[in-house]
Amino acid sequence: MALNLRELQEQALRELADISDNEGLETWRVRYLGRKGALTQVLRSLASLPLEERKALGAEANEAKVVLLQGHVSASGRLRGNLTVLSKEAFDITLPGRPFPLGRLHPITQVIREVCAIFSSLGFQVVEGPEVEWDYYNFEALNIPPEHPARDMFSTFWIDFAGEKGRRMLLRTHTSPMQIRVMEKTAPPVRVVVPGKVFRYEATDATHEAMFHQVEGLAVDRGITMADLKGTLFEFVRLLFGEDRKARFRCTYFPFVEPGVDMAIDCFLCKGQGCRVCGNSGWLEVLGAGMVHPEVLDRVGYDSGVYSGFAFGMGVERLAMLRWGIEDIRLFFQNDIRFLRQF
Ligand code: 2U9
Repeated sequence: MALNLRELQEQALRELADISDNEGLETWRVRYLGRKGALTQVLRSLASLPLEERKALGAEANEAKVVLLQGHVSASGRLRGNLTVLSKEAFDITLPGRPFPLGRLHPITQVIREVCAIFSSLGFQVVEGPEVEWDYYNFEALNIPPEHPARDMFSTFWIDFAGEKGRRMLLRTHTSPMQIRVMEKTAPPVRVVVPGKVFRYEATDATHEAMFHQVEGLAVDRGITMADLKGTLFEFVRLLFGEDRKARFRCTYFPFVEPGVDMAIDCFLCKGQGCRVCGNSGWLEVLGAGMVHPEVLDRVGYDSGVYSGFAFGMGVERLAMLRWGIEDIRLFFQNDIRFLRQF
């Protein structure tokens, strides 16, 4: 009987392995596990055996029953799997996952963050202001009254709206209006940098865009001198462009500073020898700066006899173009993924 049981179990498992549909599986179940099935018959026949034999064979027969039941469960799972693969909603969990496209920051955002992080480390606060401004904050408070010739340097887009006393709004031409707002609300000392979009009404070419980004900065306190300006900005360019940078200041004019300077660094690509990027001069102009005009301080209520300050401004696109050797500013705003994924 023991031999028969083992044979029965092996035969049943062999048959089970060949079954390929539910109908075949049900026939198999009835044949071996059904009420009149082969294994059920064996179990029934145990009743007529002597006790010892019944115990031994009973245990074996029950084990065989468990094996066949497990076989049935896994075969039915196998058949369900077959059906799923064949069905339209097939979902193959063994397929590799779809790659998740990793985004990155726009190169201009990267440079803005780096510049702001450097000034933060030097004790400046980062603040942002409105892109649509009053004529007063963009021009008048900065020493550029109506009809002043300096307005030609900052031709802008006017908003078709006039407020009280005909004062007009415009798209800001620099982030400087925000420094005025900060000084109006804060007693000195002040140390802020203002990143953001600015607008100029001018034709677009490889080095000009109607919208670009600036980071401007302002420090006002008792006893601030040109030496503070030079030390701060020199440290800034060395942190951004490399430790061994040399710096050059040349006089220039901005209505809101006196004196005003253009700051250049020795070309970090050719080390001052002269190359395509620095136009063979060995120098790269990186920012403008100056001592805040006393009129500007007085207008916000700071006593220019007590307080002095320095201010600076830089075009972020220009910094990015220098850093990566990019020749056309328009590339930054065309949203061409082939360009953007390089940074
Ligand atoms: C206040 C007082 C003074 C900000 C300054 C410059 C010099 C400057 C240019 C750099 C390249 C503009 O983006 S750019 O075209 N800016 O050279 N900006 S001083 O001076 C201020 C600002 C605010 C209250």
